[in-house]
Amino acid sequence: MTQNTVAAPPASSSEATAPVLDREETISRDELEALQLTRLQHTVAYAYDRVPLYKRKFDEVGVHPTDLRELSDLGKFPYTTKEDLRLEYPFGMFAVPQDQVARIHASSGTTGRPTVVGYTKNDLANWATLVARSFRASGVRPGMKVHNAYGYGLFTGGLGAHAGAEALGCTVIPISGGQTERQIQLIQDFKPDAILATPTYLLTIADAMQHQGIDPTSTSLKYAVLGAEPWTEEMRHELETTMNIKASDIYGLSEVMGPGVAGEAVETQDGCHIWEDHFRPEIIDPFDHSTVLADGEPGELVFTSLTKEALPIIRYRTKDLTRLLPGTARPAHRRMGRITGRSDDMIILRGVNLFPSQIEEIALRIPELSPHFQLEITRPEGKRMDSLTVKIERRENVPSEAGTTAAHTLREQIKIHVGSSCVVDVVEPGSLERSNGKLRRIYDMRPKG
Ligand code: DLL
Repeated sequence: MTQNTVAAPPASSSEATAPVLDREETISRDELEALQLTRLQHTVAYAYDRVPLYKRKFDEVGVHPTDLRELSDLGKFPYTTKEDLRLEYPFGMFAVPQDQVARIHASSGTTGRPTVVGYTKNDLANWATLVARSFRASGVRPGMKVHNAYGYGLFTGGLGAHAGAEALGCTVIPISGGQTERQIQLIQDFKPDAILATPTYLLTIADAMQHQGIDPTSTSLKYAVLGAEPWTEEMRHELETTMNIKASDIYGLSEVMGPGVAGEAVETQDGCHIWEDHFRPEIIDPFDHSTVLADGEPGELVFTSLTKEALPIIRYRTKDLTRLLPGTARPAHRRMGRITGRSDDMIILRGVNLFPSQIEEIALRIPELSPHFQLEITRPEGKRMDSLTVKIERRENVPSEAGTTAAHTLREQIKIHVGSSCVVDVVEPGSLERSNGKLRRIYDMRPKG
């Protein structure tokens, strides 16, 4: 746990007092890398000694913890995948006896067994510190009221965000996800300063407010810390203007910790800083599986934990596609670019790769179209080619003829920017399913098998 703190410059000129930062947020890159090496050497040896899977995998490729002499030696060690965690279900990855596991979380997963993760008391304390650090970077301050609309339960979002907000010294309103009417009532009655939610769920809340005749710009909310699913700059603009808030990104995944692996600074809004005193990131080529790419190059994000006790994780392949960028608001900690998508969420349409976030980006530049859309992939009878239909709602008060013109524009823009032909179906406002948390964008209707 971080004890030493240091004052940082104010996030904006209107701010009276500078927030107090963790010492690790302000150290130099050299100091940070020295810390990483010590922690990495410890973690690799600890995982090898305590988790049979790591011993087996290291032995198979003939690598030993003592081979890790400098940070770049990490590349000699084997990757860990979600499949490894599934095979070790439920507790095979734990490095401590069960009576030292203070909490268990699990990710639902669309198929098969869930992935189970565990935390010691120290892990929970570190997690809370990092979530608090992320929230503070995003503008949240001690004493603020925070409306937490991430789902509570086995999902790491609710309880992870809750503990972080408490650690920062906020008043937490633990509403969880869903029951949108009630959320709106409590936002009006409790007057929170900040909201924590997935971007699409915040959109659901804003939309429902408008339907109730409540002006979403009139609430007490000033900050939103949004994550758990991909979102674009266009979506940020949409949410910031619709709700009159500052919206920042927060990233994380259960296998590595949960929310707060990386967080975005509100004053720069230029991507999440990865908290590198606790996680060592790498970018690899997602297809050849072995090449570690240079900073700035796009690829798959891989993480190694540096302090975790219950579930040390070595070179975990996230499947998230992004790139590493130099630190800005926290200079020693590298940033990650926005996640363009997950390698397993990529639609391959007649040889062209496509992600839902590309459609979001293009559609939100067309004024008649709303951010509510879904993608349907079909294989029409008798055809050998797949077909993509973009179903998207036109905005309220846009007549259906204008919607037809917008459909034409969207189809053209997708052809130009993505290189793929598709069908665009502009539908009635309010007709598509709304998000309650992580929104499903892709509906694969192709015949199975
Ligand atoms: O979604 C943890 C979380 C909760 C993060 C609340 C932020 C806020 P999982 O359920 O394990 O954990 O899902 C992790 O969600 O690998 C990404 O694909 C995606 N994801 C998470 N944050 C972002 C983000 C939580 N800011 C998976 N941008 C990750 C894009 C994100 N994708």
